Amino acid sequence: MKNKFFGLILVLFLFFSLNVFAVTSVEQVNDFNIYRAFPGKAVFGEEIWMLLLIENNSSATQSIKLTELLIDCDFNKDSAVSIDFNHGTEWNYFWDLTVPANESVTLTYWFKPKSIGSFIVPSMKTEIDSKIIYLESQLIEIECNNDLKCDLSAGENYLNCLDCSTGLNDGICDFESDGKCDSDCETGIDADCIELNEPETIAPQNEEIIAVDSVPQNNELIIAIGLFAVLLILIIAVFAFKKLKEKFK
Ligand SMILES: [Ca+2]
Ligand SMILES: [Ca+2]
Ligand SMILES: [Ca+2]
Repeated sequence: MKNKFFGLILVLFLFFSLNVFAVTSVEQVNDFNIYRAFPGKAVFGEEIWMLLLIENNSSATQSIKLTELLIDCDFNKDSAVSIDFNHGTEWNYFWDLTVPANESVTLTYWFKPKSIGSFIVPSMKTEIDSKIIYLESQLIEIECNNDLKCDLSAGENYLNCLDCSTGLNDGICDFESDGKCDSDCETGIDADCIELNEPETIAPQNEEIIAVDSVPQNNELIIAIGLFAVLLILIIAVFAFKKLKEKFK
């Protein structure tokens, strides 16, 4: 439990020290002001730390329950609670707080998004005297981790990460002339894919082979006809010679 002045100083310190993209939101729920401070950007794989400041502006001690849903991220399971439903298990961070009059409470927690891109920090559920109010959801941009490894399962691709080369099955058609057929491209977009299909379009070469094969067949026919003609001439000559020989006997 911290006093109000210390809590505000801590929020301002976090705002200026996290990085230039730090974001702070504040919402009023009954007599409470709820501050949320977090980085607007983070690198994939690193823990994102959130800071909450719950400020009781009334002159009486008040209680409030807070629930932060944990979706599509890794988190500290020792600090989280789970609820089993028919469709699966839901995890969240839960706090049941009692805040003295004109004082504040600060909380910190972390999570790690499972992919790069825009990560939505879900609406935080607040509960005061059985009255439920949801705070606004927040966006954090998760950027590629430049570790010289293209992590496709984390959503890194040719466009968003220098680790990723062209021609990968990364959901992006880069159609670069790199000798690799990008399977993300539609037919005819990546020239490398067209070249790979060339063996199907070389019919003219086959026709030439067929033409070359047909030449010996024609020659054999001509030779056969020639031999037949020579044989016929010999038969006629023999027959004529016999006739002449009988005539001069
Ligand atoms: Ca990487
Ligand atoms: Ca690709
Ligand atoms: Ca290519």
